Amino acid sequence: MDKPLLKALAGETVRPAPFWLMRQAGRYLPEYRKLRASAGSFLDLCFSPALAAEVTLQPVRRFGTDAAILFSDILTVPYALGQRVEFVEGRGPVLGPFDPDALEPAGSRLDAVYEAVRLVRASLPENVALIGFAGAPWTVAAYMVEGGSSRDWLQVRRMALGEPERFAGLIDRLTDVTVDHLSAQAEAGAEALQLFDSWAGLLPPAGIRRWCLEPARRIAAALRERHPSVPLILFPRGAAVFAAEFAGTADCVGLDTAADPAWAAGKVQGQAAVQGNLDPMLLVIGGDAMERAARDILSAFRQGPHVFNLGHGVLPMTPPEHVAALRRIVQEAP
Ligand code: 1CP
Repeated sequence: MDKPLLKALAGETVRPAPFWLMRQAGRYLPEYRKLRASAGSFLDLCFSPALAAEVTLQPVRRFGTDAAILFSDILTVPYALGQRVEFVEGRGPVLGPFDPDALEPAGSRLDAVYEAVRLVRASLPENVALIGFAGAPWTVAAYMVEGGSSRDWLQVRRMALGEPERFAGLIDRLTDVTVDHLSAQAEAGAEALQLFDSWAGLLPPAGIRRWCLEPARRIAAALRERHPSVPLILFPRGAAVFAAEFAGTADCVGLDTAADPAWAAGKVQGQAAVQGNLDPMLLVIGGDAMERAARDILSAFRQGPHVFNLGHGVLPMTPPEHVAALRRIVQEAP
């Protein structure tokens, strides 16, 4: 196990810090836009193993990242459960109506995703680790209930806080499906797994514990049983004050943009590896501002296991040259 990412996730202090970026494949890369234009719909791209594998490898080739993250989407899961899912240009995801009590079994609908994992694994450079992922139950439920993205997420918040018994049925179902989906990626060759809880920060503290932390614990326990050697990264965005609690249940906690590295180095890094957390806007801006902020993060986390990343995904207007510059800064940091 010589891959720098896997060493850091196992708790080793690895320098230079392993480097990858959330949403490192995608719209800011010309080679992605070119392939995307010829692939048909976004879901067609996700479910074409050879194309999904190619897009996964694009940022690895261009920047020499320490990890590849499988090119896919968290909304393949509602699709597999029988809900209509479309990605509309300029509008984002649009999901059809659904009945939480009448979801279909996923069956073999996600097999193309696992085939993409196998293809990537077979052509990955020696020191690069492959990360599989899924959306956390709360975040996936949010898109399912709202029928897409939302400014205020009123319907899912009302259901979670106002009809907890009914909502628990949906979260339990998504928890089981998420375990199966992550396990299948591990079986196909994913060497680490990340759970994206992008909307954890919408909930009050008791809601975060019940709808984010509890399902994360169940997912982590089931995966430890099925795949004890595959580490798990939790990313509860907007819930960094709970990072220490999440750290008790995973190998690594992804910190969002607002988390203070000095605080996290003291309260989180002693229990689990930390990942993060440069503001994606600084990657758009580049130059000295980016360099100073990246160095501050590296120096705050230098005493323990740290995976360098952003505090959220790469923004579409990011100049690729800034990613290359950031990669050098992390590689050459003292
Ligand atoms: O046409 C296009 O190219 C669509 C843009 C796009 C891309 C490139 C979407 C639509 N999804 C993706 C890929 C993707 N999504 C990846 C793999 C690429 C990589 O990381 O390199 C991953 C890990 C995701 C995960 C994802 N999808 C999340 C969790 C992470 C996060 O950003 O918070 C979420 C919330 C989604 C939903 C989603 N997918 C796409 C859109 C536009 C959205 C909605 C975002 C929103 O509600 O604001």
